[in-house]
Amino acid sequence: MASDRKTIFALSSGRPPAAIAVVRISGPRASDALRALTGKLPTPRLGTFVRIRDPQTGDLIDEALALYFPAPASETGEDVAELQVHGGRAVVSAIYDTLVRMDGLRLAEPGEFTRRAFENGKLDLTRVEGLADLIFADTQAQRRQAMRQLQGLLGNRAEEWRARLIEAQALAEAGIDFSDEADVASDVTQRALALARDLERDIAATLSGAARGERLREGLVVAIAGAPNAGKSTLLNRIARREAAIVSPYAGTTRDVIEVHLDLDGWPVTLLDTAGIRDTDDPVEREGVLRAKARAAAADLVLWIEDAMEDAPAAAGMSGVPGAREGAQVWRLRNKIDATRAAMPAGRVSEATFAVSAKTGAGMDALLGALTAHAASFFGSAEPALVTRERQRRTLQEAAEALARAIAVASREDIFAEELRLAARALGRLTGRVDVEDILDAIFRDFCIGK
Ligand SMILES: Nc1nc2c(ncn2[C@@H]2O[C@H](COP(=O)(O)OP(=O)(O)OP(=O)(O)O)[C@@H](O)[C@H]2O)c(=O)[nH]1
Ligand SMILES: [Mg+2]
Repeated sequence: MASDRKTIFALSSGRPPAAIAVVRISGPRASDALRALTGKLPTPRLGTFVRIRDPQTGDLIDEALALYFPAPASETGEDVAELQVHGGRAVVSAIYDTLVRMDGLRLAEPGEFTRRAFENGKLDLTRVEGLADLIFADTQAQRRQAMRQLQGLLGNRAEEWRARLIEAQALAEAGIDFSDEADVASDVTQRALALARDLERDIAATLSGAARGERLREGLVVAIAGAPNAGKSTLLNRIARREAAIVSPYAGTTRDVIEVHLDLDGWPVTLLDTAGIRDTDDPVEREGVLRAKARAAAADLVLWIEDAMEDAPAAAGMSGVPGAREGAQVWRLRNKIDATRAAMPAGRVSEATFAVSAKTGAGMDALLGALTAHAASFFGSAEPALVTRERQRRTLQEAAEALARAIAVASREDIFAEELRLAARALGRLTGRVDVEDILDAIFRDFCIGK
């Protein structure tokens, strides 16, 4: 199967022009391609100076550094060639042109190198996900989480759980075989049950960090909400340090939700500006208000902003706060303190109340400091999360549910064994390997009971 595989190539570095461009080639014809372009095959894993020529015309395309990684000790598990060329558009396109003309070569599809690495057992699915996260990491905390994933912390743990599950399942199957000898059956079943209980606890502990892990990938969501004209967009612009949202003296300016991504001491925060919440007949604004309420209700933290110049007692304004998510905090911001009749000191007034001026920046240090501390305690309070994606959480939940069902029916050995099998399958899906052979192997190897 591997031999009729196409050899793929692609630009692996950023968009030209750049100082250097890296063209990678992977597949059975990688060494042929390298020889055709450069006239030689470098010593494996040793950077080698080469001249790249068009094989048909002999025209010199570029001088470059070539690397060769023969299978299987390569990124993809196939033969891999890498050319570090000058990063001009014409250089890269000339190399593409010559590669495309070669038999058995074609341009790679998105993610295809990694996909081949997965298919060749170089990376499990959780590591593939970690790799993707590493590439998209914006903040240092995201990078650290992605590195843990790429190093296989979750994948290795899942594999270890799966091995224990297979052992429990093998014990449960033995219980079925011995079910006519009641005491043997109950003994092996008890051992399987103890294993299942341990596993249920371990999986639950790992799942408990899932919300934090997923948030770290996507950013803690902080929504600015409040009445029209309170200064929400001004606040967003001040924190983002750019004019991301339109500010105007007309109430009802913002309609769509505006999003900016912040890096607070390495912690990712997504800040949302929303439409001012009020009853309105304008259908566009009404849609904006609906969106504002929905986003605030799903946020991890709501900054409820009020106009301190208004006569109405500020506390009454809080009644407009949309129902926040469970566990989410609402902080009250009294804005425009630069314009109030009686002077008001800027800064943190109480645990969850701040006096600020989005216009002058007064009180902003206190607010940003509190936001950073909030993000740090949200993300950094417990041990680093291993579950970072919904897919991982769902498959782990499936495993946990199957385990819980197994434990509940442990006295029925056949159903018990079947639920354990489903749990192991879910874990196999987590790492991307679902393989019944393993289970059969374990049963035959560990339970050679003479039948
Ligand atoms: N004096 C003073 N004016 C402010 C302050 N913050 C905002 N404003 C003014 O208040 C008006 C409304 O500001 P926006 O930021 O557009 O208010 P908003 O809450 O986004 O309003 P909508 O999008 O309509 O809901 C503008 O004229 C701002 O210049 C402040 O701290 N002090
Ligand atoms: Mg606005």
